[in-house]
Amino acid sequence: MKGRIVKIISSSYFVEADGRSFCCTARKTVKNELKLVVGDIVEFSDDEKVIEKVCERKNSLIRPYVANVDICAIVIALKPAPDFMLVDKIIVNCLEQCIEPVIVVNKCDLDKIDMSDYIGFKIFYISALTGDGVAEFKNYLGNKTVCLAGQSAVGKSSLINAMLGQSVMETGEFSKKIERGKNTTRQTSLIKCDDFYIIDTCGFSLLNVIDIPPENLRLYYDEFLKYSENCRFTVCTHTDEPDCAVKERVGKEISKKRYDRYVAIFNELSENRRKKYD
Ligand SMILES: Nc1nc2c(ncn2[C@@H]2O[C@H](COP(=O)(O)OP(=O)(O)OP(=O)(O)O)[C@@H](O)[C@H]2O)c(=O)[nH]1
Ligand SMILES: [Mg+2]
Ligand SMILES: [Zn+2]
Repeated sequence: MKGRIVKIISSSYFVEADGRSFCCTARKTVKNELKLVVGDIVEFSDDEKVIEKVCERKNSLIRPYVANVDICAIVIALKPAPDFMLVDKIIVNCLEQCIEPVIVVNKCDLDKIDMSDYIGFKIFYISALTGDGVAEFKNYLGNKTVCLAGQSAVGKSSLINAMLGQSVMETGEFSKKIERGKNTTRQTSLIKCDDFYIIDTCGFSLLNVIDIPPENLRLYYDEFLKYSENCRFTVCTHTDEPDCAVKERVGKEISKKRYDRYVAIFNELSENRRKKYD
């Protein structure tokens, strides 16, 4: 049978196939080949419930650890305070894997967040608590697979509950004492909702950008593309080169904050390369 991994608990793989759920194990040869993740499409033997084959992935992410997703919704909120460096890194990793990143600003019942740095991005302003904006987000998903990503306590699980109209996922408090979430969700799980699939993931606050040549990072910044053809060099990283048309637009059409974080990520990638090849 062919199905999709919806949850993994140690060596048990919960696979949904034909609207039913099967608890499977996996052949050692399969496990040695690659680590199975939620979202993987697998073939398993009907009688023994053993996964024999993993179908080729359309894409995958390491954080959150998922496969075959169409959209990654980066959830942020007023509390915990948004980490925009994290947001930018998730965006790069998504685009590199041909996953559409969208931003979900949750807890809009509290106060608005200034999102003017993210011109050109699809942004949803919602409140999982009051339900505001949830239907609009839901409509956008069509029949796709979406994974929610972001810091702990931004309201990923709450948003899923709001979309399902019932409390299916456990939610937890934001800790005022440590100014962080309590990592309530401990397992990635895929849930079917209307025509789409939604993946709840564990909150995280640290992330590495996927290992790409630093000079390719620029390709994942749509807002640079309009101006980069006027840079003196064809392959301009928009950092130290002279006559850079992108740098000229920083603080104008290009957000200075987004640009500064771009340079920081560029330096991080360069540093990683140096360490690797030295
Ligand atoms: N005011 C307000 N609080 C919200 C909203 N959505 C969620 N919360 C609260 O935020 C806290 C964290 O919500 P969760 O859904 O557990 O957050 P999470 O992103 O799943 O967190 P992890 O599972 O730890 O990654 C809970 O106390 C929720 O009640 C909202 O729209 N408005
Ligand atoms: Mg959660
Ligand atoms: Zn340039």
